Amino acid sequence: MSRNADLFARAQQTIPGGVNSPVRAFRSVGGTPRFITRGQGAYTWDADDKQYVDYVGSWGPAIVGHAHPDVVRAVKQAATLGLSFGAPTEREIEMAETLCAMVPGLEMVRLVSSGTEATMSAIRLARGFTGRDAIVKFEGCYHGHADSLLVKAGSGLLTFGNPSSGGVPADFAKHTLVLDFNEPQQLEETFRARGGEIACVIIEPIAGNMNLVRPSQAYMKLLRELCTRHGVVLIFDEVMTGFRVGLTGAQGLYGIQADLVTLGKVIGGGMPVGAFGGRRDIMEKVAPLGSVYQAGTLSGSPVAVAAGLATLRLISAPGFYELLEAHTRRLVDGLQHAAREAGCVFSAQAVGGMFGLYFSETPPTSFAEVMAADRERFNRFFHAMLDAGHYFAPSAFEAGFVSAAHTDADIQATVDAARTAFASLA
Ligand code: HOZ
Repeated sequence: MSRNADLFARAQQTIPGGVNSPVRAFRSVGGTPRFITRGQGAYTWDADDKQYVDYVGSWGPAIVGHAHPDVVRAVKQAATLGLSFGAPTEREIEMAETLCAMVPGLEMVRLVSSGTEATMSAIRLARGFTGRDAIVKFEGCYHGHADSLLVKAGSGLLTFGNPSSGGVPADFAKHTLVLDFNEPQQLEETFRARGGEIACVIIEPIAGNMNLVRPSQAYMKLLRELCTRHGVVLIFDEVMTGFRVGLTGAQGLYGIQADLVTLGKVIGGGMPVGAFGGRRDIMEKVAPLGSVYQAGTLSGSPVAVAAGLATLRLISAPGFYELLEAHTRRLVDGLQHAAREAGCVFSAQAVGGMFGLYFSETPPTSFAEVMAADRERFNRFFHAMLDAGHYFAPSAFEAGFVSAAHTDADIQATVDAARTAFASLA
């Protein structure tokens, strides 16, 4: 038996499903999860010491590669001064100032410890600000695991075919209106009928938890206009896309400003950090300035903030995104070319350092199209690539991630392996 298999058997005795986050269990693709022992640059190694070119990147944070020396140094330096104080530190101000300078429309920001905390708090804030209860989300979008957001959600819930979680009281869920992603007519009808009851709309401006799906520019513009017209707080959940699809996130790509933005992943550089922020008049409702309560013992953790600041410095270097984008594009172009040669129905797309792989003729633009893709083929592709040492997300419903540490040679090796994998599927 392999050490991965040993560890998995052992883990299942004391951890539900043997994992601390469901998608990691490999249930939809089958087989044994790889227990990772270390990461360096673009690579990870598992418990059997097998090396992978990693396209999960901790689900987004590892944008400069694993264990980047600058990030590790910042963490070590911060840790020697104390791990946590439950009191303010100067570095938190530096982080807030950095985020406000970089993220469009961010006038004030509050640091939390995860993306889930960020979205949960942003929704409470929108409700407190507007005095309304209803919220709008979109089928297939995932915003962490707060109760009111686990309705027709993406990521692990979609992976396991159960898009709404048990344990969420119907009384909570009834305040969540779920609409079709990228469907303008339904959006207009909903606002016409109930615009005055809606506190906020929360959206992944580029969905990354039902694979990668891009809504149209016209749809995003309409969403912004409707929210403004009806006094609805527009929340862009940029936990995944923030600093990932470009230095100014999805807001920058669309040229559209949200009222609140949630962040996580990259801003923690691999440590647990989240943030929510935006318009000053809204953020001033957060305690202790206002009545909307939000707190956390580890919020603004000095070590996590140090890792985040070091990462933000690295990605601000001139040419960083040009290179990241070029590598991601090379990957998706190479994969599409290899699939075509093998006669395999496949498409792919990249946005910044994020990508989607689809076993369908063209990239999906709706939840229904995501669901229509060939999942069984994805699973076979996933395993062929894993065996060859290329680690993609173990679910057809997750986006992939490239880091600045991926080289042309890494990407070429992945494309070469994919050529063989596609041939075995055709
Ligand atoms: N829901 C996360 C990706 N969209 C997975 C997190 C994890 O398993 O680490």
